Amino acid sequence: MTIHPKNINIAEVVQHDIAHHFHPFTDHKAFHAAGGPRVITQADGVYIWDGKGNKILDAMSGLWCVNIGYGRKELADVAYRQMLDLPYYNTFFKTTTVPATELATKISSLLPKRFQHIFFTNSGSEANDTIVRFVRHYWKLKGKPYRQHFIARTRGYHGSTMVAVNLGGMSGMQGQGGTLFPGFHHVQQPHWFDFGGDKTPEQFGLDAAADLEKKTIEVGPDNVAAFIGEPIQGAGGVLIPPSTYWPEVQRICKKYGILIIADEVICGFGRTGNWWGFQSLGFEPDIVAMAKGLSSGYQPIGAVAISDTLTKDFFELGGDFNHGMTYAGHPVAAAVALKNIEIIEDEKLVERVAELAPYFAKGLASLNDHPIVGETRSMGLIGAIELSKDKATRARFHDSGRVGTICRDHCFANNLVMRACWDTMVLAPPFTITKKEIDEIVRLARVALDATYADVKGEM
Ligand code: PXG
Repeated sequence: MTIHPKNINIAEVVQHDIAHHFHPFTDHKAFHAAGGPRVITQADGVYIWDGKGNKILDAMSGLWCVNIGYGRKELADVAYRQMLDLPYYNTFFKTTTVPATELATKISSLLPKRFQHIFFTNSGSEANDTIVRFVRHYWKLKGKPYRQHFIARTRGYHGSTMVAVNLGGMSGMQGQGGTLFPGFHHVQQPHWFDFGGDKTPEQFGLDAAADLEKKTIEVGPDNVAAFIGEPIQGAGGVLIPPSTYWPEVQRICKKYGILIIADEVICGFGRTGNWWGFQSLGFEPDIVAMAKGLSSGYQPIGAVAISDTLTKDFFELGGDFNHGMTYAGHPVAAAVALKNIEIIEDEKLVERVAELAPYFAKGLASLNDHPIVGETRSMGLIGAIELSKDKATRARFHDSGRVGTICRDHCFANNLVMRACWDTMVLAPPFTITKKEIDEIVRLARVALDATYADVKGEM
């Protein structure tokens, strides 16, 4: 692609940003001290460009979302046309728009048959908030008002609204803003690298699932409304559970009548090599949350799919569901999401992820010989590199997250976007990535790992 000089005064943007922009997930004191933001101005394929003209390989698809890659003119055209036809109308009070209805129909067709109804939101956080309101009300309608408790995992990420933070298991988020509500519980995340000890991954998977049963008994089995989990925990550090984990979770939930919510915000729409993460990990949810890959990030949109057993009762007994957002099913976002799904289907991108998976895994595994790499793992096109000071014992560096941040900064300096979740480096490149570009990720990752090693080898 040709980069079009746009006469942007980058220094002025930086100055305005420091003066006026309050950023999410940012330590502003450190951010200002570092000279403000890197301004991203353009993007194409798997690359983004910053205001200084640096071409950067985005191995994170933005924030795990630009799955079909950047620069898709078809999506811009669809948005433009939809804005001219009908830029907005709501989906409340017995009205709809064509794109909202068509998108609900399309999503339903991609899911197992039991998911016939889709509720729209503007984000993954709102999808999970919606689920909590729906599930709590559902159990009341079913004459079991005591089933109000949710069980989730430590280091799960379900969003940043008040309820989503409660579902999530991020202590740093829960510590702010009076967000700790009653009725939300957390159990062991299935992360063998940190917690597996001498157990085989399979045994550890069963033990991590057993923690759910323990918590269920502690809370009182009849009080538990639902268990929520990402098939693979993304922001928690791409925690791919052992194969034994999800089937055992399913067995426990079934035993106690607990609903299963799959948070597919990252895994959904092909990331793991199947349309849904639950297909790759082997379980059958009752409710599915989605966002990100639904529009490949080209428009903000989220959704909730609810299985027929639940909607049937809810529709019959529920009356008004007093819940909804102004922009739910926004026609422009829905039209863009429809086109995004059409592209995924036409270009067979889910199949492409499955085909590229072994190549991606092999590329990451080639880093295993590096002195600070403790493990690499991946499924489809989502992967992780564990930083460790001792391969044999899987020991971490002191001060969790410090070395990950060092490595992330070296990635940035070498024009690679790779995120650090504490001391786990994570990757989720666009599905359109080529083998050559995967090679480039691996090459740049090694450069960053070498630079990190040079900084920390005195600690080893
Ligand atoms: N569920 C999952 C599994 C997510 O990853 C959300 C829900 C919330 O979606 P919204 O659209 O409300 O952001 C997410 C979002 C990170 C990072 O640092 C990850 C997310 C969001 C922001 C930062 O990895 N995931």
